[in-house]
Amino acid sequence: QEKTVDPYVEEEESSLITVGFSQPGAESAWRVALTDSVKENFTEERGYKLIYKDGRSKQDNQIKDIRTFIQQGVDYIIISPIVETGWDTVLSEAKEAGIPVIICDRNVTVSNESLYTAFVGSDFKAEGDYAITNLEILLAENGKADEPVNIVHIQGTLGSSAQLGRTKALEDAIETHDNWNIVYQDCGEFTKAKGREIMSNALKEVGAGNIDVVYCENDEEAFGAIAAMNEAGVRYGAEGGIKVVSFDAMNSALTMCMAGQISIEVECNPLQGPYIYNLINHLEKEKVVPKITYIHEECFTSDMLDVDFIASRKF
Ligand code: GYE
Repeated sequence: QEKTVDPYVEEEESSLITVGFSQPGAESAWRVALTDSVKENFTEERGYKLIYKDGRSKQDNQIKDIRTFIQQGVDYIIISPIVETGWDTVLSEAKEAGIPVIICDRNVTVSNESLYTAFVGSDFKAEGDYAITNLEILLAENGKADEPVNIVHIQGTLGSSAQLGRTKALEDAIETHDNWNIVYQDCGEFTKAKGREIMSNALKEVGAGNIDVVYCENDEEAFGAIAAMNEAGVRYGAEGGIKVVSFDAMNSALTMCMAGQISIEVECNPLQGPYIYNLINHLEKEKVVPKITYIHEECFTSDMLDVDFIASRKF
């Protein structure tokens, strides 16, 4: 039987801590894994109410979403920023409202570091450097250390930290390797459809025989590039074909790496929810938290992988 409310007694306020989470979109399986990781950690059982918003691949939408969080008076805001720049105004608004902001996954470039409380995510330049080191080894093993190496470069969303770091590593390597050339470059927006279209155009314009490597800035793009090579009947992978380099190392991609279809897989860990959860918990207890937390990540080649290992991974 329901209790009749007593109009003289003030209704007890919900004691849940509210957290607004702004994602740029749902362009990849990686991002869905990040969303799930955050949702799993900020549950009502643990005392949190999470409000999730998807910016549908537009920075303007993300900014609107963050403003909505500010109006709602949330306790914390988590942002995975689509690109690095253009956040100063909205972050100032959050700061004025006294709402701590955690940046996750990709980073921001702001005029004043005090505009956000902490960053949790990947070191994308380090990821790119991992790929390059492994590519050097692979090319040497294939007797191509001093031969011309022609590279198709499929970039991620331009201006995103993930694109900037991974591209920088490749561009630095082009500077230091006289025999490496980028023969085709386009932005694949981190999607399979775009990756496929770009690789298909590269095959038509450059010709498969003039391509040694396709450097894809995430797994979706690699899946697209592989689809285009399958369609065109082009050889890729271990057996003397075009070498595929990719980032994320989602389970489906690791399976293809184990089979030799993808030669190098740099891990990008989307399981960031627990780290963000710990940070916010510490902030709740008024502890000082580190400004930057980089997630531990590895690089895989086919000889390092087996079925059990892949099955044991959560993404
Ligand atoms: O590599 C890609 C996603 O920002 C690290 O974004 C992330 C990247 C990831 O769409 O798959």
